[in-house]
Amino acid sequence: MIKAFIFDLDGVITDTAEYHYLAWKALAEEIGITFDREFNEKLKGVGRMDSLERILELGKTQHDFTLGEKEQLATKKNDHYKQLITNITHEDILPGIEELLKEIKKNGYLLGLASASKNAPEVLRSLGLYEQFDCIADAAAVEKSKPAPDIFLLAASMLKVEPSQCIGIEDAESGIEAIHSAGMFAVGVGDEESLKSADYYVSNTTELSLENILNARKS
Ligand code: B16
Ligand code: MG
Repeated sequence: MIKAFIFDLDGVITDTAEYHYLAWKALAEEIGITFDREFNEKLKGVGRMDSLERILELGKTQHDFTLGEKEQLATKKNDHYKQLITNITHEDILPGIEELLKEIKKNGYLLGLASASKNAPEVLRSLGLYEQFDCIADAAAVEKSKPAPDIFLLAASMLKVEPSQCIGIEDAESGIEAIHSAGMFAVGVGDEESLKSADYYVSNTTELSLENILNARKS
């Protein structure tokens, strides 16, 4: 029996995925690396330092920086990202999501957040959604970031439910892999090519409804 829904944040609840893209792209260009939206798909859901490693590998420069320099680069990206998200409001919730969250709560399911972002609580507060969540798994508290299952497992244990009683919702390939490794049913929303392995797929957040998700889980 399903007891909880565990949501990703960036790209599912709000489009901060776009701000991550802009901030990484600007940083990469500063160090002579260019990348496009197709490569950016590989960064979605991946933690800050792992994302930086992937970008440096793309530019074949992963051995050119010390750990301290890499940390400085990641901090620079994060400062830029934080600047970009300062104006986030309730208006930035992706279409259909607020209604879906309300439907979930109204029907007695628990609601968890499993974002790789250390900025997640701040973003949820700016969106006015912080209070709706029964748990927010702390990205800093898990050892391995997505595609490892850790953040989804942490959310399930905070909600005191079994992973098999949870449905995870993600916009990234690494996130779907994390949900599956955690032993949960995976809903993918967004880029079809990246979300081929989802158990249930929709292209847009407006297509997500509690009824459709639960029906897909049963079939
Ligand atoms: P931060 P999600 C992820 O959030 C983003 O998709 C990813 O692009 C970002 O690098 C990661 O959070 C870490 O974010 O630098 O803010 O800690 O999709 O798991 O909600
Ligand atoms: Mg995401």
